[in-house]
Amino acid sequence: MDTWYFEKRGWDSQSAVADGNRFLIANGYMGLRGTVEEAARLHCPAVNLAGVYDRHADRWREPVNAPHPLYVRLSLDARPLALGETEPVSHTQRIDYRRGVFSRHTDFGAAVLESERFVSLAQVHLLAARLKLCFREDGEAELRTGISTDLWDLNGPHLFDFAFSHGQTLLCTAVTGEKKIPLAVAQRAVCDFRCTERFETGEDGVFRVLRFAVKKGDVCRLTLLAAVFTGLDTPDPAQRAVTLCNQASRQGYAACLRESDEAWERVWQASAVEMHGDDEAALALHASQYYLNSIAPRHAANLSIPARGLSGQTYKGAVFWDSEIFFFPMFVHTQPEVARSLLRYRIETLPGALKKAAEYGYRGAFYAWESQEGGAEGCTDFNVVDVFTHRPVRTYFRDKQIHISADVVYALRRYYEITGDDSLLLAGGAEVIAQCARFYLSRATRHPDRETVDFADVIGPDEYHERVTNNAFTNRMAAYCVESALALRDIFRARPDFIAALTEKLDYARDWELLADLLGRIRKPRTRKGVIEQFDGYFALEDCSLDTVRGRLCDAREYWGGDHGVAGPTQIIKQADVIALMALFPEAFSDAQLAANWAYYEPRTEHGSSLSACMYALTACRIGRLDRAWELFEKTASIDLVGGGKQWAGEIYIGGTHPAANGGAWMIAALGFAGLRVEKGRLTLSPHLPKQLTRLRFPVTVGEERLLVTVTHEGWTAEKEE
Ligand code: IFM
Repeated sequence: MDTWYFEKRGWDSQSAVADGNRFLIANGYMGLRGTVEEAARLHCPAVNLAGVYDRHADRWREPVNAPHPLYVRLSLDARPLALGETEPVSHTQRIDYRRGVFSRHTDFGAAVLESERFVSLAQVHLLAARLKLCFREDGEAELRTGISTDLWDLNGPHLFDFAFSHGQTLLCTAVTGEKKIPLAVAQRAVCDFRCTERFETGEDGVFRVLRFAVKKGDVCRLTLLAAVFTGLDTPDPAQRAVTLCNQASRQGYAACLRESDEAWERVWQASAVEMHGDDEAALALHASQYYLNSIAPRHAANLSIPARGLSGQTYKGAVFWDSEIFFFPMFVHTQPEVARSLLRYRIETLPGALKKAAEYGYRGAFYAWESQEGGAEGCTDFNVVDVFTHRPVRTYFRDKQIHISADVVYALRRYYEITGDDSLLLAGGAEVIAQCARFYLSRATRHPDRETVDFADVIGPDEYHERVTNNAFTNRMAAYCVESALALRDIFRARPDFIAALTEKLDYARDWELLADLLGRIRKPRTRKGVIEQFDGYFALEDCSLDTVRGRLCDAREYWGGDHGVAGPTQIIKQADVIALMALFPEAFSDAQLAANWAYYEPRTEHGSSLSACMYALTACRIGRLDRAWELFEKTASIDLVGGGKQWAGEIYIGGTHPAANGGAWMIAALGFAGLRVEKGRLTLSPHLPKQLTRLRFPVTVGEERLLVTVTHEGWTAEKEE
């Protein structure tokens, strides 16, 4: 079995939206959803752009979808040969994960349409497609191809002032509504058959209509080359888009694809995990790695990755803790330059975090829960819509999920510990750590009659229980952040000038003392028989089963959390919380503690978020529960292949790809099954290989070297790659 591609046979309109995610092709700059060329808006086609945001009226701010330049619709004698309008004899869609290439084969009876397309990993503004039409009947064929502006938006429209031009190259320009960011899309078509050509422009875009007489047995080919630029890339997006289109057409489709293939090959040399023993699992892992690798911002030095990647506008295209806790590990161990970009995004958005803290009356840096450009908070006060009343529900993710600042610090410090490279700390990272620690200093609640301080009124990773006190995860992360700030003086003991400058710049002299005092006082979690209480009062909540809580739902789309949600009064949690803490600090807990907490919390966890299963799997590896680790790995790694995960939170659409689970799959394989740990350029492995596997092999970047790790049931090796 080839574990590098996925194929789906058959067509049904119902699964076109899920297929848009499954067959996504992307390159960090843009994501082209895996819908067919002729897809109508109903099937959610989109070219989702990274880092370009817009707000329409008072609706949610979200990333912009560009006009779709690979639109093609075929008809024969005025009969549409188009999915959604015509029932095909057969239809197959395929994605080649190794090359990031989408292809389809549709037999309409009268003609067979085959296509292949890619977004270039080598030239990130370039998209290209190649179509082959085999006719089985004589007739008058028509191909309508061009740049479609019939855009799918969750909270749009976002593009205005459309202007079109046509000739050898089609051009569509527009500006975003809020910030007036110009955007341009160009498309060039090359065909190998004689035809008449006319142009159409209208509300739905700019098109060329090719008409040609065909005979049974004729084969016709069409190549499309397209480019997308915005005003964030260049002062003249239109000119750049046209120039790139023309240059790509001179270069030719095959050469452009070869260049992209080579770029993908470099990515896989750095990161591909070979899993032997279970081909389905190996495929799921390759798929996961592809979905995450395809959205890495390799073209930029300071971008992060949205929680649903480039698969659409879900979660407002915002950056969550997913970046630091779930995406960062694969990148720091395989492609540290991408990890650096994620961290630089946080360093550069520190002003946004300082502003947010000040707005709430705190000092220091409180990062956005849903971070958009410049660190702007995208999370609204009403993030869920009630399915019964259709009214917005007040949620507190934005205000209370304060662990976000410590999550940023966690990745910054782990980057330093893993690579031994202090350049990011010197270039603003230390300031981020100091400002985040200062935030916890001002956020902590002191009681005149107690030694310890609390973090009251917070939300932990389990978002179903809102406004709790002393969430164990939050307290430990806050302590880690404070400890990291204090550790800076140690890390830079040979650079007293640097610490002195930082102290002066931030007016931090008194804060060093206050932090040292705070560290010893942060409330440690309560425990019962070795089980950490998730937050004060958690053990007193109703202890019932997941099925009982599920049985109380009146509507499948009902939101479980918040004031009136079914989970609130119970111990049922949405996702790993105490176990997430244990997965991040495994060395801080004994195997007995890990086992006791795992056994307690796992049956009480809904795994209602795609971030959950991998945390449980990592801990399961540590305690030798390899049976469960394997099941959780399969669940995590296959999520985007099977089209899993929740699609709705209340009435809000939350579908898309699941990069956190994709990163989680790599984490389970490398950090869990292989037991990989790299500290200051020293690699150790303590494997926990499940019985389903015979061998794991993967590259790891350690300092300047790339090592190829092989793990079997007999032992492991780590060899330097030539
Ligand atoms: O960051 C997560 C959060 O933990 C759970 N809801 C979805 C978010 C984005 O993935």
